[in-house]
This record gives sequence, structure tokens and C-alpha cells, in this order.
Amino acid sequence: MFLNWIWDILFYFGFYKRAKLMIVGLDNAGKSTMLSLLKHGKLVQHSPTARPVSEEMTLGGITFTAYDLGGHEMARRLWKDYMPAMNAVVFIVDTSDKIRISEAKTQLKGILESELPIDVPVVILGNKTDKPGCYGRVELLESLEIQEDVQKYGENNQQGRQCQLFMTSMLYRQGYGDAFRWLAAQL
Ligand SMILES: Nc1nc2c(ncn2[C@@H]2O[C@H](COP(=O)(O)OP(=O)(O)O)[C@@H](O)[C@H]2O)c(=O)[nH]1
Ligand SMILES: [Mg+2]
Repeated sequence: MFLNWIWDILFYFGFYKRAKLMIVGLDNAGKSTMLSLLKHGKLVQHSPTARPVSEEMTLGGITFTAYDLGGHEMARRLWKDYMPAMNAVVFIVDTSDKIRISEAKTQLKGILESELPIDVPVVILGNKTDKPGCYGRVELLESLEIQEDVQKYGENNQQGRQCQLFMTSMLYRQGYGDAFRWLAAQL
């Protein structure tokens, strides 16, 4: 149930420590949708004209800041400035958009190999798994070229950056609860 896990996580993040989470991904990946799910527990459709490049919200002690990557140099410069202050990064990718997957890969590599401190965990959400013909987990690991990052820095390895991939559907409210639980456990 939505409320169970969200309060678990808010409790963990918010009462024991205050946390800053950065939510990034190409535009159209599902970031705003996820924020509205977290905030209202339901999907809110944004009109194309009312789609901000960056958004911020606070729940409990957690600040969620979402940035669109790719095509927006301003946003990119903005989140780079914020990066050193982040406690965790959530990277969302649209698994049904095979045309832009290499663009997403470039952005993700930029984060994993960037000035983001090595102790900041990165969780990757392969979103829109409900769409026909989308990439599955194995295909996504391959096309994003993150097999190594996810294995090498998997849960049992304390060296390097903690990095994990979860498959999600915001439409069906699937997968992101597990992802946030994993993230909370890394902090
Ligand atoms: N089918 C499907 N559509 C989704 C899912 N998540 C988001 N969307 C849709 O994808 C579009 C872009 O989502 P949005 O949250 O605005 O992306 P953002 O640019 O990353 O903030 C919207 O029309 C959403 O309704 C999902 O899991 N499945
Ligand atoms: Mg958005």
C-alpha cells in the first residue's frame, strides 16, 4: 500500500536525518508524475505548456528536487551546482523511448562518473514498463551500459558508489516503493 511504504521512508529519512534527493532524467521520463504520486498519491496530468524544467517539493524532512536533463543547458548547469549537496540521486528513464535511450545513457554516465560524491547512492528507475515493446531489465542494463555499475556496486559491495536498477510503472504505481526502500537503506 502506498501509505505504508511512504511513511516508512519518510520516517526513516525525515526523522533520523534530513535528506536532499535529486530526481533527474530526460524530459518526459516521468519525474513530475512521480513527484505528484509521492505528494498526492495520485497521477496528475500536466499540460505541455505547464511543464517546468525543475521542480521542488518537501515531504517530511526530505527535499525532492527534479531536473530535466538533455536539451536544457540551463537546467544542467543548475543541477551540477546542486550535486555536491545531494544525499541521493534518482535517475528516471523511459524504457519505451528507444530513440532517446542513448541520450539517457550519456546523461546517466555523466552523473555516475561526475563530481557527485562517491558515497551518494544512485537509483535508476526504468519507467513505463506498462508500455508495449519497452525494454526489459536485461535490455535496459545493456543499452544504458550499467551492468558493471549495478554489479560492482551492488548491495554486498561496500566499495564504490551504491547503484541499483528498479523497473517501475508510475501509471500502475509499481516498483518505486522498492526503489525508495533500497535508497533509504543506503543512507
Ligand atoms: N504509460 C505510462 N506513462 C507514464 C508513466 N510515467 C509517466 N508517464 C507519462 O509520461 C509523460 C511524461 O511524464 P512527466 O512526469 O511529465 O515527465 P517529466 O518530463 O520527466 O517530468 C506524461 O504524459 C505521463 O503521464 C508510466 O509509468 N507509464
Ligand atoms: Mg516534469
